[in-house]
Amino acid sequence: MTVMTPLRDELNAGSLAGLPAHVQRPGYDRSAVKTGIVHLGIGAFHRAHQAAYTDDVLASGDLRWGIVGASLRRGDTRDALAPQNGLYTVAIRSGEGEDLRVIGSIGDVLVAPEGPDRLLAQMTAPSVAIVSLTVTEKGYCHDPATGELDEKHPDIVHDLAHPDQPRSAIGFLAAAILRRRMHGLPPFTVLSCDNLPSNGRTVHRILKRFAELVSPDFGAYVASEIACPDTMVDRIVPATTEEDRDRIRSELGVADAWPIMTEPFSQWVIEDNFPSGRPAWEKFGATLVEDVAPYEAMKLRLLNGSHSSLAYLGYLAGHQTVADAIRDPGIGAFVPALMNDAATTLQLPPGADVEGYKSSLIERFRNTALKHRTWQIAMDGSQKLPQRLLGTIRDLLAAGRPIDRPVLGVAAWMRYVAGTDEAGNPIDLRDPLAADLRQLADEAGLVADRLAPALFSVRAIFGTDLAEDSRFRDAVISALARIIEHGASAAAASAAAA
Ligand code: CS2
Repeated sequence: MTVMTPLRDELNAGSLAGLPAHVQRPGYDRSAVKTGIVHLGIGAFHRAHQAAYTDDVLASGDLRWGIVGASLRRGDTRDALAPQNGLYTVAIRSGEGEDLRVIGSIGDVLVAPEGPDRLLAQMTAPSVAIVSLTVTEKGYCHDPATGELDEKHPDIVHDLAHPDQPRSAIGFLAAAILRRRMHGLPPFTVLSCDNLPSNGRTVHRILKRFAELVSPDFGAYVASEIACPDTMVDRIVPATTEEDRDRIRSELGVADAWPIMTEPFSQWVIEDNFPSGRPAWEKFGATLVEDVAPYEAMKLRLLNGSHSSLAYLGYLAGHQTVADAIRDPGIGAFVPALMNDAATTLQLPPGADVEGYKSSLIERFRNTALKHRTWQIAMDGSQKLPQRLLGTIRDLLAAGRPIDRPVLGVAAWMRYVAGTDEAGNPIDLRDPLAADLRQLADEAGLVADRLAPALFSVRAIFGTDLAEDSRFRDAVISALARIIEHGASAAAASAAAA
């Protein structure tokens, strides 16, 4: 028997006014909001971050910047949000408790594979000035080691052959840019909000190459007319659990199919390059700058480099969450030491307090209210290692400094790829290169001087320089041998003390 949930039992436009008083909610007239932004990859991170800043802009009375979201793969976000009129809760969690805020900046959610034309029509709407993206590292269809378009990527091959039925974010951007140009509309700004180095420059380079493959003239148009500002985005957003859904339901008094869990901290640094206009995000905490690079390197190398190391070391040692992993004595001693080494490679942003930044990261990792799974962060290592750890290693090598600590993170990833944790439990490896990695690891076995060289051969991760550098190779092999022999926690403790 199917029981229809009565309307008043879910979060939606009708139930908004009846929410408990402590729940913050959109006070503006949502029916008057225009669509100024199309967002590709409407996952939890976007909903906790850019959508929240944009909700503040709308609440200030500038109603030009409503968001239409798109999922490029699955329909689950649309299925959750459509019955809720796009509304959802952001739960801001810390040791002090939980603050709830309902966000209203997202209108429609489209599912690209169900109707590429609808999404292209939306991206071609005259009111749209920005197309933003959180499609994760692998969504750029590029070679992570070089940052260039992967011209052999199946989605890219498909999108070049079928330009009106794209699958990839790059294909959608290109098709929509072409259509706007044909209709004489000003181009939109492409705003990458993914954890890639120089994310704006990277998406510009990839998009330009794709456009060149369509025609030299289109390549030249993208090169000169499409602005792709760099951004640094930061907010920790663990995946929502059933327990979270139940708790939010009882706090709201109505069900929210997909509430978002996050931390109090939020940071957004944006290169101020929006020829077609932008929301005044700076009034609500974003920092608009000329050069994002130093902010981004500091965040990728200190936060994300530590995060990935915590994820692999922690997972192997049996820790489910970051908060547990950072409390492991070996790993807990290792992470600040790793940050110290990584910090020596940075050109700091103006006025940066790097000591304060490092200790605030440790505090954030220790937030037990978050339940951020090490397994979640461990995903897609092939796409993450280059900018999180390998860039640091290259710079340390060039400066003649020790590389053992960031190398331990790389070795832990190799041990993780081998497929079982230290208790012998199988690991559910998620990575676009999973099949190749698994095969290489299986052939090599859990033997450091076989496993590490097998994985060095993956040029999309290590490039040729590191793969052939004996200082790097030797350091990884001995770190991996220590992890295999003594365990991740003990290996971390000795790397911290070295
Ligand atoms: C994490 C990031 O999943 C991961 O790889 O390292 O998502 C991290 O939580 C964010 O970059 C924080 O801003």
